[in-house]
Amino acid sequence: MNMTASHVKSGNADTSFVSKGNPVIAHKYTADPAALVYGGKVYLYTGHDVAPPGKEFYEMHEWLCFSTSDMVHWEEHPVPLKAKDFAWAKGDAWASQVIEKGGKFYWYAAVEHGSIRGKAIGVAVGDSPTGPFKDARGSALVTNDMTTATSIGWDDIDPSVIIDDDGRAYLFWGNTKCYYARLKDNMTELDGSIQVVDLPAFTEAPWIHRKNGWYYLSYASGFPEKIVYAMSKNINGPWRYKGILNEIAGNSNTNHQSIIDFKGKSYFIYHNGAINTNGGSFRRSVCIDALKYNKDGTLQRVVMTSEGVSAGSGKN
Ligand code: FUB
Repeated sequence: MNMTASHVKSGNADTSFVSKGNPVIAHKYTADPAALVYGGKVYLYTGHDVAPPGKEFYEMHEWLCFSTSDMVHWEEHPVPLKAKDFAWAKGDAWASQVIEKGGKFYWYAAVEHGSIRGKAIGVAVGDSPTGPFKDARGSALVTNDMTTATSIGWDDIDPSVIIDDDGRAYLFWGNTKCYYARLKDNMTELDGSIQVVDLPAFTEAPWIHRKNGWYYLSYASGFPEKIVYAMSKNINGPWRYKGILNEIAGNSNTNHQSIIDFKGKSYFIYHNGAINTNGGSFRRSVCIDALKYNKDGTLQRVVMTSEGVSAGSGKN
């Protein structure tokens, strides 16, 4: 797709642009959003759908990084990571998440393993949210042979990571089965065994977040996917299923969400197939709408809008 006239070169960013509502990123196909709030900005990491029109499967080689101070004015940074930056990977830059710890930025990412059957999760590390990033281990953190709750080869995808109040980090991931494990302090090794989280109709895309004493585990359910969620008072569960958070998008089989608070507002970031030109399940686009919490901590169903969020509109 061609860039729109609103794109200009600026600073160390490749381009800057002003969001005109949803989809937020309209000049290329983006998917699997994962947002990081750091230093007064939102860093939005996405996959990059490049399947040509007519190809009905994912083609994704790299991840992208965008940043904003107000959810409206965005900068696009140089491509910070590619699947092939993991030398042991065959390709497929699927879903990912970046988290900061001790001034380092750890990027957990799903790729196709080059020599072990199936998908795997790698971790890259950088000194800034925009990189450069490099493989932190030289090997996968999670491979398909480490998870035996299902025999499929694509259950080790969609990593989501959290650092709890006590400093312990946890990785959640999965397809068909939702897995989680503790991470060691170095963030690049699992600490202990891999557990299965018991969740109804789990498809994929777990996103773990915490707010006001509650843990929230949102995830894609069914197929085509809707986003549902569970809550717990403990990171180790038990998780109580709370129902639908976001309905089926209708123009994309998948909906992959990210949830953040930024400058006092809560945001639900997801993808659908809303770009008119060939958009759909394999040429997706990232959208942002308001997320609202009820007084008891439960979540109101997201209203997907064309208008999206303007600066300061993501009210609780
Ligand atoms: O982008 C490839 C896959 O599609 C992701 O891993 C899933 O979450 C779905 O969005």
